[in-house]
Amino acid sequence: MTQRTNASQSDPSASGFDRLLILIGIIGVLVSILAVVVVVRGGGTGAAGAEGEVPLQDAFFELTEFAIEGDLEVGSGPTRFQVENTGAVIHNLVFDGGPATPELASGESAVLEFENLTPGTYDIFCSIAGHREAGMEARLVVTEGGAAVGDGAGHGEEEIDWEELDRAMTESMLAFPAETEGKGNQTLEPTILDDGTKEFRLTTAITPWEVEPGKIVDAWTYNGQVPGPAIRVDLGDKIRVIVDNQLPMGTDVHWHGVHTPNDMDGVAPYTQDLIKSGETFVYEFVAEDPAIGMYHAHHHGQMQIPNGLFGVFIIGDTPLPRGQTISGVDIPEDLEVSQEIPMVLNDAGVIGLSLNGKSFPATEPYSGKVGDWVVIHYYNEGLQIHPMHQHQFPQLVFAKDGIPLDQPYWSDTVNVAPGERYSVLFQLEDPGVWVWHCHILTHVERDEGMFGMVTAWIVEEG
Ligand SMILES: [Cu+2]
Repeated sequence: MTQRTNASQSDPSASGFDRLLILIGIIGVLVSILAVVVVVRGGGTGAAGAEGEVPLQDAFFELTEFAIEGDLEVGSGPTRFQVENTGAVIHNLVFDGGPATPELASGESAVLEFENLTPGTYDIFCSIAGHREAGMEARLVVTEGGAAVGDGAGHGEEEIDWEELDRAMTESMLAFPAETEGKGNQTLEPTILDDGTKEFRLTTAITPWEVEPGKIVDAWTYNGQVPGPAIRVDLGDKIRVIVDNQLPMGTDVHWHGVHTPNDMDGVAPYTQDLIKSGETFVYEFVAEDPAIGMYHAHHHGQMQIPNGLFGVFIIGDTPLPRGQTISGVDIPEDLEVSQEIPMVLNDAGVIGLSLNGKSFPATEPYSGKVGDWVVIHYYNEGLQIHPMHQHQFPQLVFAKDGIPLDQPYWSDTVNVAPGERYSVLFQLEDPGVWVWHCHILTHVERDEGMFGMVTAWIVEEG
């Protein structure tokens, strides 16, 4: 902890970035060190000699999915922020209107050094697309003189309450399954027109959505749901989808993984005009090929999709590998599927880390009996990869992006990258509660306990 009351420090009227010296060092996980020195000077005089007597203050920021934590109240004067990415994916730390660290991979750290940090408040955030919206923003308060901060050595200064960590995890897990308002993926029933066309109506709007108990966000929704309503049609069906845009901005709808005429591909302004706020647009095409598809906004997809504008679009049936023997396991010829579950992954926007629009403990629990065969279609509408791990029951991957595999394979962890779909088949073999979750551990657990991309199977004796 460093205290200073030196009257010679800052001119409070000056910008916090005046006479700013930034030293950025990237420290790799290994011993190899890449050091970058960046000197940034603002409009001040640059006369820093008077501060020479003020001891340097060390502070610490930690970047995770999706939060910025650490010393959010510091004193003014010469300050060195150590910024460490303890998360699983790339992050950075940006002072709004000021300096930034480079992009830091998991485990890397950087130092931002201010020659003279002036009192005030500073917005800090991660500028990787979607991360600020997902929660990676904070306000740094710089007080006159000294403030209690760490010793710069990382977490070492704080007393860790291990019992509290135990309690928080147990309590969070016992809260599952939790009731919340709203359910996504509800099957959308069509109106059948005279010529047999199946007509669907989608209304886009910003509507409240309870992601986890008590956490209600302004989601961007189709028909008020996250994911949007599930659309299932048969091969050869004529499809008509009327989109009524009640968002404050334009949108369009892309049919991801679905074969359509070019002018139905939903990429304004290339293939159609933007559907402006208050306007409607009609998509019409024939369901020519089987699909495990998705529909989602394409216009400002980086914002509209993570915030909730996504849904599943299934054409026909994807053939199962009935009667095949795969890695010594016989798949019955007469296999009957007891449940077919769309599992849409997201990790950003106002929805954040979620399964079918909900974060644990609000994620839907699944139940079945020993012997049941289950089909899951994973869809990744997020910005990151998610290795989906099923305890106890290996998953037979039989289709990728809706295309049946000539050689299906067993996998207990199925890696699903953004835009991908994997279809898996498995059998509930043993009774009990079996968790099913993304295996990027920071997508499922934090100091406050379990959250995000976790659910469970509750299997009873057959
Ligand atoms: Cu994940």
